[in-house]
Amino acid sequence: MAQHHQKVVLVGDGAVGSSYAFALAQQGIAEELVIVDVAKERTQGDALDLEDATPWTFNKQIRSGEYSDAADADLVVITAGAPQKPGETRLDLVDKNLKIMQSIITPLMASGFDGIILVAANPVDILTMAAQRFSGLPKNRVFGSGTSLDTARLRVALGHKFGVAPADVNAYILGEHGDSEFANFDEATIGGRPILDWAKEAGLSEQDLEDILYKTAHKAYDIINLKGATFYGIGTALARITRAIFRDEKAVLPVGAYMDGQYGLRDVYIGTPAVIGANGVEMVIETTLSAREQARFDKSAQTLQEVANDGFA
Ligand code: 6V0
Repeated sequence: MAQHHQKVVLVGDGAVGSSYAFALAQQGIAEELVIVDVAKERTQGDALDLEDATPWTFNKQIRSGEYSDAADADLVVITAGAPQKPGETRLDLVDKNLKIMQSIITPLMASGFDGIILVAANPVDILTMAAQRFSGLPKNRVFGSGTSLDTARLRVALGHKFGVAPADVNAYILGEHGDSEFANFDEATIGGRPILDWAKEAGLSEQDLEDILYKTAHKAYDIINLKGATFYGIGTALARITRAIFRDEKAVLPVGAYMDGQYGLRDVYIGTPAVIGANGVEMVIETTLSAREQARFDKSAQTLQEVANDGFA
């Protein structure tokens, strides 16, 4: 991908999409942002509102548009879809959001689009697989936000617990972006020191760490109950991934990547650390896992494969 050509088409201008657009504008990441949604007036209003941020940032252009605008786009970010309602799991959204995904990918590919697709709509791992299958684009150029938000939540929780900056917590949530996810506590570190040592010193038991994981995995439900939706965290994670692509950073980020034998997993998109650069997912990092963590990974992948098999059957 040429470095000078940095155009994003955002599909889905709801809470998540508009937060992502705002993060892009704030950070001056893209040169051009085109917003597409069935709610056309909303995209027009958002584009007009967001362009008023550009005098203070570096964005060249923000506008409302159509799928045909994707013909020369480098990146399409998909946040369109029904969000979870209180009491719904992410997997409850499969049927409606698969239909929406199909209705997006067909005109997108008809435009001649040949860039990278980044999916955030839920259930993200299933919809990422759908986006890849429907588009036929290479698997490294279609990936999902996966466990990026969950990893951020874990880092916030551990950072607060141990009195260190969340950005310096080297821990990951892996697996499904959803109820079967897990943390790599057995290998995680802060400043090169094992998290398990930090936990011991702070008087935390194994169960306390499991409680932190549980709260991390359920934080979305807490936020949804309090304010109806979650969007700033994921919007910022999507902007971070976009920056890694456009600056060809080779940044190690948690995403939903295609597994082709890594961790013994095949034919599934799932949360893992990966190297992100101009070619999308340039390497899946196969972090060493303890036996109990590998068992959780296998189970999480199996959950997704069962849903995918039902959804695509
Ligand atoms: P929202 O605020 O209802 O926005 C959804 C948008 O999608 C609306 O503007 C709709 O008009 C638009 N839309 C619906 N159908 C289509 C279509 N066929 N074509 C184009 N646009 C369409 O939802 P919100 O922004 O809160 O959530 C969007 C998706 O992101 C949901 O699936 C959430 O579950 C998911 N999230 C994913 C997260 C992650 O970590 N990956 C985190 C939070 C939410």
